[in-house]
Amino acid sequence: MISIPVLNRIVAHLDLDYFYAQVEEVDDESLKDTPVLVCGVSGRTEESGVVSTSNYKAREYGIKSGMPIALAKRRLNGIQASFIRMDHGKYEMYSDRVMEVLRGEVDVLEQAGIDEAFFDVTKRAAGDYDVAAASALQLKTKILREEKLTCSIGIGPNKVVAKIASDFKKPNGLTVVRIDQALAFLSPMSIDRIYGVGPKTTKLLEENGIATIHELASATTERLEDLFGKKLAVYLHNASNGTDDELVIDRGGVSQLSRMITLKHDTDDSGQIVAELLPAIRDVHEKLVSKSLFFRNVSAIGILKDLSIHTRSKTLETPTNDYSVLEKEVRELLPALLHGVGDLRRVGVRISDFQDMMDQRSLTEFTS
Ligand code: DCP
Ligand code: CA
Ligand code: CA
Repeated sequence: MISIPVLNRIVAHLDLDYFYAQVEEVDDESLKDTPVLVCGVSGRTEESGVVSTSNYKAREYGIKSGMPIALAKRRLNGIQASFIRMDHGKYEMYSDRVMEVLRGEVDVLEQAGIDEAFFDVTKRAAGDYDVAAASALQLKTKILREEKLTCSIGIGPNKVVAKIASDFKKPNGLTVVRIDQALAFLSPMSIDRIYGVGPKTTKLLEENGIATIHELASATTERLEDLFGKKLAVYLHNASNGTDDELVIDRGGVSQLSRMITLKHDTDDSGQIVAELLPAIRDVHEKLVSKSLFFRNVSAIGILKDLSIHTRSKTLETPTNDYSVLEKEVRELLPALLHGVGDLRRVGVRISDFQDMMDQRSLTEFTS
């Protein structure tokens, strides 16, 4: 029998502050100190769409992610503010570079979204929270120096605590929750702060009189099992008691998956293009599933005879690993891509902005 020594783990979670909007500030320093809103324009007019995120100045006026652009404009009526169209490729470039910096500094890195990652620092800090905190500060300084971006870091005995801790003091925060403080730290928080607990789980728990993490920790596992099945019940029990034991897993830093094909004949017929592209879409989807990832961003890519590259992309409301969603989005992106560009020679599909939500609790959140 292999015996695994029980170590007191130290886990960190890093989350970049107001990410898309901060990148825009780095690109254009004149934006700083005024409200900056990054917008995902979805329809025909500039106003039909939602705010992806905004800087903290904008948040002072009640601007929130997901808010309709028209409403945000009303809130900022008469105030000098910048509404910037989302440039997903640019944010991914910054994300990749920050992850690269992190990768060089930590033992095991698990990217958990475009602007966040977990890392295990148990060994590096030799189990000492003060050492972990000091190296987190160094990391913050390095990311600020190299990419001009601020972030917030949470340190705790596990992923659930670290994730909540990184969000505790924002922006530019560092929050350390030692193992003996974990329960008191978690208890008063609302259940939806737990990593992986989304609107559906929250609703069901609230309907059962459970709104705080303390109330969740007090619920019997039998009761949770009746509501959610064994796997999620065990997770919720551990998470709320500060004893979550999910490992930090390095998935090899995949930030995008793509496949290009060469069309049999150059064409601008989107039906024909989709028919030839289907195996590539399936291929990309298979890779996604094999890596236990969910994507939020999908692009259709076209290359013309003159080798010019054209892309159209879309960011989904929630991450998914559903094949039919992927195929439907590509089918919808192609006509927009083809509009006014002429015959394509090569065509491809690309997915990115991965979230690692591979287990059952997330599946219940995002696919049902
Ligand atoms: N995002 C989005 N739509 C949402 C929420 C987020 O497009 N409804 C995008 C824009 C964000 C990025 O994802 O910049 C990261 O999301 P976070 O939840 O980490 O939020 P921010 O980084 O913007 O702000 P914070 O400082 O609170 O982390
Ligand atoms: Ca963030
Ligand atoms: Ca985030």
